[in-house]
Amino acid sequence: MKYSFPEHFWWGSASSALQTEGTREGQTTWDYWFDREPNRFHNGVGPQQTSTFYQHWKTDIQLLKQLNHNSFRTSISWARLIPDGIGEVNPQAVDFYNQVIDELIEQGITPFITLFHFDMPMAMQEIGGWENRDVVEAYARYAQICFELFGDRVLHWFTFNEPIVPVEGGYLYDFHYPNVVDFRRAATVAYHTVLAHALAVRAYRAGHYAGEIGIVLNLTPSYPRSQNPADVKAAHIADLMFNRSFLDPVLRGEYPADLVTLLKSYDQLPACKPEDSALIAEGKIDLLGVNYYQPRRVKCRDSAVNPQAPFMPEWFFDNYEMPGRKMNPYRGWEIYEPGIYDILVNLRDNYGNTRCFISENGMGVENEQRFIENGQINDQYRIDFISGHLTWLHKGISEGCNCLGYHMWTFIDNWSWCNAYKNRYGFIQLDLDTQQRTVKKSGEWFAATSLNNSFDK
Ligand code: BGP
Repeated sequence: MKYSFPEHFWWGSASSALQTEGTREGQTTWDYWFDREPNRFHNGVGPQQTSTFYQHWKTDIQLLKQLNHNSFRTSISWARLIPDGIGEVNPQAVDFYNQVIDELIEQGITPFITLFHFDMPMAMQEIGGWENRDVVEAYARYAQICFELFGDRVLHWFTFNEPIVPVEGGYLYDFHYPNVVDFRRAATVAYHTVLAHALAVRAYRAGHYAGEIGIVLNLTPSYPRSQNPADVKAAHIADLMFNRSFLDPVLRGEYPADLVTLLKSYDQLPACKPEDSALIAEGKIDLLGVNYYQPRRVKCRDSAVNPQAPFMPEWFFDNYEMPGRKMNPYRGWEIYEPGIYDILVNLRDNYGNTRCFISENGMGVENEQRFIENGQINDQYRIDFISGHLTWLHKGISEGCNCLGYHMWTFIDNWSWCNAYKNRYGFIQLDLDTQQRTVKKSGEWFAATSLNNSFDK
């Protein structure tokens, strides 16, 4: 069967500054953490060992073109642009981002730009990071500077990439710096991130720029083990905590009442100011990026909560391993293609069919060298992964969902946070030692799909 996509569908991929650029002046939390605890990073490989986009941006953009991208998302590094977070703008950074943006446009590739992709300037973390409202103000200033510098040419802005991840990693589950485990502080970080988002949206609207502004959220549909009311309730609470804690403020301009009631009953609400709610209402977006990797399956808890243990989302559910689930064993994530359709239908039916696109989807695989045939990685599993998801995305569109594009994670194999180079995601293989780039079979498949605006399956 032939799957065709609407005219002007966005085909491309996503990456981020910290994971690709290398060579940076301003220090981020990642640089600081790596210096102190290199053992936390796979094989002791840190955030300076990247795919060297800072040097190779021009030839990399040629590769994007070769892959028939019509759009590409990356992020601006706050720490590169304003090394101490709040002071002087670094003119070399301005030159660099201007060159990248201009070259993308020159090559017919629409730039999508994220303002914050997990890379907090260390100077900002030193004063408390997102727990401090001064950092919220500093971010708003940074956002405004970016709009003024690049807003004449960048028409698709994203305030944050997956803002729940620094909350989970840094303040609940110990996989990002500052490795705090404290729900109330996590809730404060999440809340202040929403305020920072809303201030950036306000600044963008006030500047009357020609483009649009949105956010990228990782949505994990919450599936209950069964229809037993206890399981359904568990899935509902997981959905409130992990999806609707950001989805509702940015699309409806307010938090879900039952989330607020729940957190209040456990004394976990952040400190709010009276003027916050009007600001949050102003943060409604034009375009939602959806990152989808895996579903979340839950059941009601089997055991009582230990009252001495820190308050956690898991007080309300257990994770559920569905028998027969399909796994990506390298990343430990379930592969569930219909999830992409369920997300789109939810946005259609419950969020006014907001304009959206898939901003990340991908499959990280270990030791891809074993699949080399005639010098090229034959990653048929990745082609199956993409086409499987695109089939469900196509069904969503045919049923009226307002999905405008599909971006893969990622373009060239890149540095992946604590996993460094363990799992490779790229359309293009990176030889870390020589920095040589070689297109994988999936890259050729994607180039053809984008060119034809369709694929056969
Ligand atoms: C997303 C992030 C990306 C990327 C991707 C792959 O959550 O936005 O930055 O890293 O996940 O995940 P990982 O690198 O953890 O394997």
